[in-house]
Amino acid sequence: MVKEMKMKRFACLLLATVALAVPAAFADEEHNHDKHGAQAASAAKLTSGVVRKIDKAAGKISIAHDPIENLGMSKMTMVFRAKEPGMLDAVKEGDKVNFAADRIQGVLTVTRIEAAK
Ligand SMILES: [Cu+2]
Repeated sequence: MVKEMKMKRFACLLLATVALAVPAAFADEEHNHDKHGAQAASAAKLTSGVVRKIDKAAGKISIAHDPIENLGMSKMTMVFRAKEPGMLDAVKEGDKVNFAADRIQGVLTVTRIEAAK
């Protein structure tokens, strides 16, 4: 019983992560997880950029990005760690993207990324 609850919760978190990584129109059809709205709202503001390189094996992505307010960073090209390696499946090299980044345990990490419209 308890185990089943945990599984469901885990699946729900996974879906939420995927929903953040795929274009919004697509995600809205599949899921309507109001509970996760609050989490998304507390995430850092999105920054635009262009994907330069993706290293799926290492879980890393290089982005030519606009200034990132929450990190006090100016425009540059740099490598970020992906919070979830699966996030990198939603974008490809050369894509214009909107993403959120944060410093997690000292590592600059993309916490959310989606192809720009
Ligand atoms: Cu930077």
